[in-house]
Amino acid sequence: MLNLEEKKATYLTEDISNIYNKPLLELVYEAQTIHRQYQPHNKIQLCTLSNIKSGNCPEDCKYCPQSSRYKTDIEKYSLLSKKEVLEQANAAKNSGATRFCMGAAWKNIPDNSDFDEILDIVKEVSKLNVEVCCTLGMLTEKQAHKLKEAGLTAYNHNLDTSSKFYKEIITTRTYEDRLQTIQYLASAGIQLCCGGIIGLGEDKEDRIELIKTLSNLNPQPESVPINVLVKVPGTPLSEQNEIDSFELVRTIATSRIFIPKAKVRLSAGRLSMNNELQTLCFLAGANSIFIGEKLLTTDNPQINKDKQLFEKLGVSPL
Ligand code: SAM
Ligand code: DTB
Ligand code: SF4
Repeated sequence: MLNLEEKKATYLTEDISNIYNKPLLELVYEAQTIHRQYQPHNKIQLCTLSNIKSGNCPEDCKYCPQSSRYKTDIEKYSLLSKKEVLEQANAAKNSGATRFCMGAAWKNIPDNSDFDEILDIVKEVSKLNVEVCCTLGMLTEKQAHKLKEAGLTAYNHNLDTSSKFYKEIITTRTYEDRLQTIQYLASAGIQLCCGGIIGLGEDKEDRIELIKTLSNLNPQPESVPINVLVKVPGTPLSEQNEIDSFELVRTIATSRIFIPKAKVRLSAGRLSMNNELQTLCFLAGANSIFIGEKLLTTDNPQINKDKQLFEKLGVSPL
């Protein structure tokens, strides 16, 4: 069993892979043991997503339906009004979400009136007494500080996969660009939500490298979303092979063990998972989901189905 008191300053690939490759039942047992030390029992945080600016993104992320490079059937619109976003935030709160996450299909946050509007929206949403998270692409150090002042709780900026495999998936920005934004967020004191996607065609070593990089971030992320690729027609990855479900469980369990204080979020891809697989993910340390019928542009399970699952399992929203 990994003794966290002996937690190293820097994890090596070997540290992560020794855990990732354990017999599955032992791995899940260790992850659940750590989970019980660091996280509330039987509680799952509910989060809701709002796509506040949709489509026409200049980046070429091969998985993403919002890239302007691919012909996908999505709604495209410019920044929503404060009124619309607040309506959505109130509805999210009423359905039990304690975190409201706003996403924009931008390469980076523009330095114009849209950013002023975002600051205003963040201020208002934070008054609702929910955690406020944004994912708006790259940003400058100054923008990070302004978001912090406006009351932003956390910023989502995923590393997606290993630095080696990243180049196969995105060519319009680098892994170092991502790490730079993460650095600005840390210096502004904004909590980091940073995770990845599995099922992109990466191999196990890439998943291990991703977990290593996430574990070695200083400070570690407070939130680690683990997405399973949603295969959207029109994107280059629409015909990708399904990932083995147990690789998802291993990814979650290993993240839980090495990043014990974080919420590990079972994010995109739940629609293609049955109740039993989601339950195994919770047992392996996932303790948050997105609720609501849509993620950003793709479908998510119906709220009633999630409620039924929670009742069956005896877990309650955090
Ligand atoms: N444009 C910003 C950015 O890339 O940071 C924010 C929005 S972007 C859609 C947020 C995250 O959604 C991506 O980093 C990626 O991990 C995830 N994502 C996008 N499309 C996905 C898909 N088809 N399946 C699973 N996850 C996806
Ligand atoms: C994250 O890691 N997953 C969420 C959230 N952060 C922004 C987004 C998932 C998007 C899935 C594809 C879509 O709906 O467009
Ligand atoms: Fe743009 Fe983000 Fe989609 Fe990449 S993941 S295409 S940056 S919206």
